[in-house]
Amino acid sequence: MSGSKSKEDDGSSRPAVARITRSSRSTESRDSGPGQYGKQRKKQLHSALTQDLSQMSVSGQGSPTPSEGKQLGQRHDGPALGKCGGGLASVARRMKIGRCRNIVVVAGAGISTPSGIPDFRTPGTGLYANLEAFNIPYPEAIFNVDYFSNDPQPFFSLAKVLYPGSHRPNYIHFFIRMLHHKGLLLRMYTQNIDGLEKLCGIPDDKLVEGHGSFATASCHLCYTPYPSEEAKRAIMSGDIPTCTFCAATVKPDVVFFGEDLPQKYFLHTKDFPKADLLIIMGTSLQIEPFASLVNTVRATVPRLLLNRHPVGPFQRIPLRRGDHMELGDLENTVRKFAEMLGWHDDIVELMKSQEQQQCIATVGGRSGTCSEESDSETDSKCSASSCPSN
Ligand code: CNA
Repeated sequence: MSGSKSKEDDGSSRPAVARITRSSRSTESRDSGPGQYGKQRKKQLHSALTQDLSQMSVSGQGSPTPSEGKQLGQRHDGPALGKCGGGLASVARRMKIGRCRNIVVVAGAGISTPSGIPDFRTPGTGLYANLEAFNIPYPEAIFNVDYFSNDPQPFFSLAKVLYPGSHRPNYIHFFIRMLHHKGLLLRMYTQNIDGLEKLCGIPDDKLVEGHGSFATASCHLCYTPYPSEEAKRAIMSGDIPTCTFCAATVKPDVVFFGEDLPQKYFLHTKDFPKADLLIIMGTSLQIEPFASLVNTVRATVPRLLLNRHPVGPFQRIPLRRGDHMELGDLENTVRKFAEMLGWHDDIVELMKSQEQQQCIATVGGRSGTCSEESDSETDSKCSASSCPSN
């Protein structure tokens, strides 16, 4: 972390890059490793700032330092909670009177825990607390490209759990889709790789999967594309997919530590200055560049944190003017928020119709889902027109 700006440093238009201090044990560095060979490196036509932002790393220690742990430990009794509660209502009011029409959502693994996918850092249930099974020396090794080069098995074991297919989007995902449906979502930036945002019908042009996804696969060394279904089949059956060009191991295009983020991520340079509300949900804000990204909205723009405990700039007391947080179980919080907005019934309806669509698609033997067919502003129309029972 030395030489980099603290992740809690606020109001900057240029997010700092923090490095994986814990994985300094590894050999990875921004200027070495597979990134320099492949397609993503070639695509780096942007400025030094762009390059800085394009690296994923852990902000601070890989796991909280004792002092961070202490800060996180303030979750239920710190003075910061003084801001908790009224904030949700005040943001809802603002939305209702039309002052938030360009909402940016930044999300993390916490939005998918109600779907049954463990996050990283929740004590007890998080993947980091259950890594013995993967036989790795430290948690981040599982997403370390050098480690993967030597031994892909730990990541492939995890991939079996995370591969999209066995989990369903939950109320939180549909709340975000509803933001889009109401014409209020400027963009969703997710760190998740589970594909549930797409599955619930958030269209591609509204979604930035900042840490990549399982939807495509390529060689981890030369980046030659590889059919994703074949990669999945191999991984699920315990085989190792290998590159047809250089014979190195193929991996799904999820972003590992030290790798470049997808080009689409750079939409943030336009989106964040334009945002009139930032909603941060279900993330520990421990990973750069997302951790710093939340500091790049204009200083007057309200930021709402929905999480189990304060994270990032929300650990600072007093909170920045315009910052609000609602702490507790995310699904309950989002439900409360939806009720304040008068959206709850619509969301339930949307969820039901989506389930029905998928049911029909499955029974009819069609591949794909209504959500994959739905598009842009037409998602509700899609539900109505492509579902025979409607
Ligand atoms: P994280 O570091 O595990 O943080 C998750 C945060 O969400 C924590 O602050 C939790 O307290 C909070 N949280 C979890 N469940 C709830 C809940 N039900 N209600 C309220 N708060 C909750 O995960 P981040 O997303 O911050 O870290 C980014 C990593 C995690 C990315 O690289 C992801 O690829 C990676 N990841 C993704 C998935 C997924 O795709 N579903 C799963 C596990 C890890």
